[in-house]
Amino acid sequence: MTVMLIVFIGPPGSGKGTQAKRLVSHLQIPHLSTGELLRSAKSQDTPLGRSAAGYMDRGQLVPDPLVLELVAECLGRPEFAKGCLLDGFPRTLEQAKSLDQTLAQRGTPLALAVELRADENELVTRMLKRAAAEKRVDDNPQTIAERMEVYKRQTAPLVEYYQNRGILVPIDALGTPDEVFERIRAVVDARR
Ligand code: B4P
Repeated sequence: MTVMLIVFIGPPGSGKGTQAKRLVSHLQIPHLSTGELLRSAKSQDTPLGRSAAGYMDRGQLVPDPLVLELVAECLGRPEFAKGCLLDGFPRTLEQAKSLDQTLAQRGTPLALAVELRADENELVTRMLKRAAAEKRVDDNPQTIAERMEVYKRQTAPLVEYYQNRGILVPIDALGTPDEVFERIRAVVDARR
């Protein structure tokens, strides 16, 4: 059995969540979105949610130890043994190195790092549209600007990290969700 472990990286609004839903359905593997897990912990007012809330509402990253504990707990579940799609994780070099260690211990290295690329103006437009529809606390102009800066500073270095490992696949994230998915599907299917 091939263990398909994929990570999605990309700036806020690049379509990670949107494309992840399609890809997990196509590959029949579990989806692990740290953003969704953190939003759910926050809305259920769990201790993790209370610790994470302030960072998320300001558009900053939740500290690595909290996120790493959350991900370790999920990856330890039996359903993740056959692979998974990590969406929005890792977001820092420390998270990436920790993930590599965990996967090396399991003997299942990452297959692909899919990088969604898009023009910043388009991303801001998408998130402001979502703000009107879903009322996410972090989709306001000030927090969006902070999230973009945080991405450039803390997450963009992962592109080089995965490029050096030879597993980075840049994907043009402009176009309709179906068009973007077709690009991702073609790359992933070629490596199965
Ligand atoms: P995330 O939930 O990962 O938020 P995001 O970067 O905005 O991505 P999201 O998946 O929601 O948006 P998408 O691009 O799909 O993280 C939220 C917060 O949680 C972070 O700021 C941080 O505080 C915390 N966090 C999460 N993971 C963390 C970690 N590992 N470490 C530390 N902190 C962490 O879509 C955006 C919008 O665009 C949607 O409305 C969608 O419908 C639309 N869209 C998508 N594709 C489109 C297309 N092709 N055309 C038009 N619109 C499109």
